[in-house]
Amino acid sequence: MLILYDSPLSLNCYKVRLLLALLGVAYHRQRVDLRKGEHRTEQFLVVNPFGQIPMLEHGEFRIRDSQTILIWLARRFADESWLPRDPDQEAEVNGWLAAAAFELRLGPYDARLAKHFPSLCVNADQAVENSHKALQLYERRLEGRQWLALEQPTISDVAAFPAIAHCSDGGIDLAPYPAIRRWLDRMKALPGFVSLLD
Ligand SMILES: N[C@@H](CCC(=O)N[C@@H](CS)C(=O)NCC(=O)O)C(=O)O
Repeated sequence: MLILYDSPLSLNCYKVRLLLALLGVAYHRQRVDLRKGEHRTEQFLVVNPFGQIPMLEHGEFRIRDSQTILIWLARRFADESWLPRDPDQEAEVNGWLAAAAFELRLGPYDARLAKHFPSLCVNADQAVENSHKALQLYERRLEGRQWLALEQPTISDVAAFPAIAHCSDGGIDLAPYPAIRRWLDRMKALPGFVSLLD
């Protein structure tokens, strides 16, 4: 049985829960309370020395970092459509995975942190500016196409969904981004889709 070290409000954990649900893979959720500092305990640092969630355990094998977990899950449990082996297609997917880890992290993800966890001292104005830069990139990419990387949903769509779907948590309005809003609706219509609080 897979064990996901998880927090219900973490968008990085939600990426993993979303792919697990879309693939119909069973797993156990092991809650880590970030507010209580459970990710900094000696016990958890043995599991992940980086002191972060999500973290996935498969027997003795442990995988950290949400993008890496998505890749591992796709290779292990999905058909090739979610992460093709063709090098050109794989590069398209990886490029958008990287954007989820960098542009979306510095944008909507940080904007949400700034609003809900002010003690983390994230620069809110910078995060809002970064968010619009990132969203313009995603909007241009999605104009006239259905999915981010390829002609079908891939793990790069899953990686991008949580931060973009929760832009409003950081005070970012998606009204100027119609192609993104249509893509969000397509994501929500995928069989097995779950929301952040499911
Ligand atoms: N690159 C990592 C980042 C993970 C991350 O920042 N996790 C947050 C929760 S969303 C965390 O554990 N924060 C606690 C800390 O860094 O002290 C990933 O994509 O999984």
